[in-house]
Amino acid sequence: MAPTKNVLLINPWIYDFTAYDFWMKPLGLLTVASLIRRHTPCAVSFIDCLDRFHPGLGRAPAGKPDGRGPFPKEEVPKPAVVRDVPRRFSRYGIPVKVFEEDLAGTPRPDAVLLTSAMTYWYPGVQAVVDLVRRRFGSVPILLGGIYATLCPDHARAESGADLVVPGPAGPALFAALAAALGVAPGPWPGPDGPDGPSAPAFDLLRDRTWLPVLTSRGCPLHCTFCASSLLNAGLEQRPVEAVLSEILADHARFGTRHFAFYDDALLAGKNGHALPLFVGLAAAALPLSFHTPNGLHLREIDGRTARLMRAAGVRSLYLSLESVDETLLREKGPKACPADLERALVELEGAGYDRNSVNVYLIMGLPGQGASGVMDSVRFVRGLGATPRVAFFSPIPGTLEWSTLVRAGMLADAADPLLHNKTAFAYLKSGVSPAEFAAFKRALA
Ligand code: B12
Repeated sequence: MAPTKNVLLINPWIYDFTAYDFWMKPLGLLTVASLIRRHTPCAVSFIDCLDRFHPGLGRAPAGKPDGRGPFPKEEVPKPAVVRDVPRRFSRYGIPVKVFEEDLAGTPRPDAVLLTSAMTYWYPGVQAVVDLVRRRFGSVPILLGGIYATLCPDHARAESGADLVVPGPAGPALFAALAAALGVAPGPWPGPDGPDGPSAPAFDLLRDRTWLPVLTSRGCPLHCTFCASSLLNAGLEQRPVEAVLSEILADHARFGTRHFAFYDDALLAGKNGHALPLFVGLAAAALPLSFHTPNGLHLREIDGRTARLMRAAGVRSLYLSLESVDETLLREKGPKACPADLERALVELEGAGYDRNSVNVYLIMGLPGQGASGVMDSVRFVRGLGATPRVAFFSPIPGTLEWSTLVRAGMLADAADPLLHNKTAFAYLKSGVSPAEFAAFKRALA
């Protein structure tokens, strides 16, 4: 089908107190790009506001060989609602001028599609909408992704997009595109299910040192603070062969050697899923490294799993413990307990991993949790020889934790999504004072 219309996809800037490219790529938007290419009569172009490798930056990007690295940033005024957070607020990504030049060099679009990976990054969407409007007038702008899915009412009222399309890419996207473009897209190729329906359009990325891999969607656990079940009702796993051939094809086509799993529950049902994938990767005997930034379920790590992960090339391990406070764990998400970490570390060490290279996620900033409880968890992890990684709690509408906060009067149900920001919530609502934070940071260092 010869392209008849142009669709411009844009990954907006991050507006935040802190941001680091910790294996971040707009996988959802690139999946949508691929669907459009294959199943509609449209050509796509792409602008990535988070492109650390953009030539317009005028300097070589800093970073690690595995692809992680700092974003360029520019300080911007703090929005009023987070004014009392004692941290600087910045726009992370390419300079506005570079973005405007990219817009000017893009074929005039018939529709613009935006994503947003975090609810509280909506100012990035607004900024992009504003600049797109200045350049292209009333071109239809469609917004999807995690912000659109978790906060559709806010997105409709505040993002500036003409149409908000919540949920996974599916028939609604096709219908919306058809309406926006005045074309008839081909029939919807099927649910955006475990098989694809198509590989993400990674060719649109400038840098492919590393690429994301999604082997499954959803999670069988229901932690009170997690939005996984709001984004995907149940666990859907792609066939192992499809994942394996995608990885091997990306390596062959782009020379990519690093891959980051984006799954919520990579090891769930591992005997029919992750383990055969690891076996296949080990058999391929390629110089590939795998990373697990989203945290692995500790209880699934037995001796065989540890050995197969090692053989497959899983290099950086991030494990989810959250806390050593067993009462908190029971209440918030019974996915692991301290004994699980002790056992998993023995198995990982047996498989050849260094303990201090194993990262353990701990949560901080849950209301009532306080800083001292987190320090106990940090000491416990350090005592076992592993590396604690403290992640701040982000309250997400629709989760159990959110309802508790609303019932307790700590957040309004329609609170500005900027208050979902992990740093903002930690400073403004978690009950930990700035002095305690400073002391905690010193202790952590
Ligand atoms: C991978 C991941 C990360 C990666 C980075 C991902 C990225 N690209 O930025 C890392 C590990 C860095 C990360 C970090 C964090 N994350 Co995270 N992350 C995820 C995860 C697991 C997957 C996201 C993903 O890419 N999914 C796969 C793609 C294919 O799905 P998708 O983007 O939704 O796209 C689909 C649809 O939305 C739609 N779509 C997408 N775009 C568009 C556009 C249009 C126009 C249309 C029509 C459709 C459409 O189609 C796509 C295909 O179906 C999600 C959980 C989840 N299940 O989604 C959490 C999640 C987004 N993260 C979350 C959180 C809390 C965090 C942290 C704050 C954790 C912490 N406490 O530190 C940090 C913040 C990072 C920071 N810099 O501050 C929360 C969201 C919080 C919020 N308020 O929005 C989530 C939902 C997890 C949760 N626990 O509930 N994360």
